[in-house]
Amino acid sequence: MITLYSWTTPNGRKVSIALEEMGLPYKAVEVNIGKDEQFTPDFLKISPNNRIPALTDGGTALFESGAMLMYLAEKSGKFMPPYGSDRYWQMMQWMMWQMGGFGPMLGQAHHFLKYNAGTSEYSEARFHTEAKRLYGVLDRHLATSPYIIDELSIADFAIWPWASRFEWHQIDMNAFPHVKRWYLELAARPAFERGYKQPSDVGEIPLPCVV
Ligand SMILES: N[C@@H](CCC(=O)N[C@@H](CS)C(=O)NCC(=O)O)C(=O)O
Repeated sequence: MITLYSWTTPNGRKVSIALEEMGLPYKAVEVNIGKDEQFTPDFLKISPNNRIPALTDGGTALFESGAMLMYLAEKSGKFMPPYGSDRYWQMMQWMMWQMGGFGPMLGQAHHFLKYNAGTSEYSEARFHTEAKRLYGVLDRHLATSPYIIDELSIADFAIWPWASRFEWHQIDMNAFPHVKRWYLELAARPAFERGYKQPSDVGEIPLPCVV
């Protein structure tokens, strides 16, 4: 049985959405990062970087959501093209884009725009500008592709949960119509809704206003 250690954040939801879409049985355990539970000695044995998500599966223990998505895709045989194929590398470059850009930069935008508004005008502008740039990159890509690659893959599971925080990074999704089309299509999938509500249900998936 897979155990997912997670909290109600984009990085955690990447993995619960993947588990739901893959149909793999799992148990979700709450690690409340608001109460510093990520620093407990037992959790640090699995996740030495003191961050969620983490998972165990028999004798395997993993931290870093990207590694976990690849592990689960291998295990299920789903949502990842064959290793070494052109489509595999197309998918992987977007996985890396998320891990190195879309996640960390939007996380910084939340830090300055939502949690510390008014403390640094420069930082707010810098990360808001970067958020808009990244949405532009994604929008241009999705203008010619139904998903991150030609079919649903772990790259969608990696990117979508960050887009679900569009309000926090002050993005009007109506300005990015291809992102909006992709976001809404995935939000309507029952497995996305189930995964979004792990490890606990804190409300419905945010939807951009209709114009
Ligand atoms: N690169 C990591 C990032 C994980 C991460 O930043 N997790 C946040 C929640 S979304 C966390 O656990 N923060 C707690 C802390 O910083 O102490 C991944 O993709 O798994």
